[in-house]
Amino acid sequence: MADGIFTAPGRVNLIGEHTDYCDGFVLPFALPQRATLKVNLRSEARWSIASRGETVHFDLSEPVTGWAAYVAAVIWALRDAGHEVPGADLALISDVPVGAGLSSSAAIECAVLTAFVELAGLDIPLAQRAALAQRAENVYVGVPCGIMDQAASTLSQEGHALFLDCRTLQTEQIPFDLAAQGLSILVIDTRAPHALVDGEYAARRTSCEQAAAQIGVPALRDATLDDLSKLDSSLVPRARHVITENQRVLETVELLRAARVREIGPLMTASHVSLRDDFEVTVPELDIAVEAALAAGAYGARMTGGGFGGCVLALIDEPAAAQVETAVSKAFADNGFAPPVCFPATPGPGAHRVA
Ligand code: GAF
Repeated sequence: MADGIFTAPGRVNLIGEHTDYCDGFVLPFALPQRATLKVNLRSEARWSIASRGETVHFDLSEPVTGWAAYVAAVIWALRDAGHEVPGADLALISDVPVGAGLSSSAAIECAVLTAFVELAGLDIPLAQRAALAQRAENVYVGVPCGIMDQAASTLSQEGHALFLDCRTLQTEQIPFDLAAQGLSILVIDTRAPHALVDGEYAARRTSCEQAAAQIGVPALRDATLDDLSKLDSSLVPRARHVITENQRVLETVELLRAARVREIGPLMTASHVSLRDDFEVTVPELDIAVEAALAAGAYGARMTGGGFGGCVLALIDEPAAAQVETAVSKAFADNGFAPPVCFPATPGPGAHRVA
């Protein structure tokens, strides 16, 4: 008998890309795909994590690297914040696609965090848990991500998109019932390799911080389009993306509150164009998937996540899924790309105890 079984989801982001580390707005939702963790407590402060036939043992006296670092990072962050973390043997299974920009690593972090918070009886509010998991990834793993992925995995609710203010960590659960309107979000995994660690992500983040400093505001969240005239020319497109993207999130939330779901399509597509032309984080696979989905009748389409590979979301009439998938597959074949993998995304629950 395990001491507990815990689960935490991957995510897609409906809109609000590269805004989280600018204190801006994001609108992700949890995927049904998730990381699930079986926990057996032990008496001494040592841990093991087993997954896919490999077991890694650690006691945090030496740095843990590779995939097990996401587990060790959370235990490190909890202890660094002054919490007692019991030793444990952990077994992990996950069906969140790895390397697809769907937050497979945040799902692991948030499953581990939920397990130890529950089993050690820690009183850590949900938003603080997300911040703690982000710190684990920033400091221990060394990826300078924002808070969106960990917040989505922790705070999401079934049937809702999570409207998150990344400055205040205030949230609003936005009902997102696509089926009721005959709609679907199709995830198109381009399978173009995606890596945040390769310096491009960090470079974008640095540009945004430089732009905020030149304008004289704490973060680009506080800037307006009029401020662009204060910037070195190389920073103008980067800042313009963040300023306009925050606005698009607010407009998307307004439309969803009014249940005008189809009308968010053009905002999704405008987000992609901004990420392609101003923020320059797309790759040909992402651009071609968006173009093909739109040509096949999607209301809107955009890359989701950090970019440089990964997935596209297309808002479509539910019966059009096969037609859109065929169109994207044909465009990929015409361009010599490997076939994409497509699946519908419905908003699932955030991290929780299963047993
Ligand atoms: C990645 C990061 F981990 C997030 O924090 C966010 O910045 C995203 O890229 C871009 O919106 O998923």
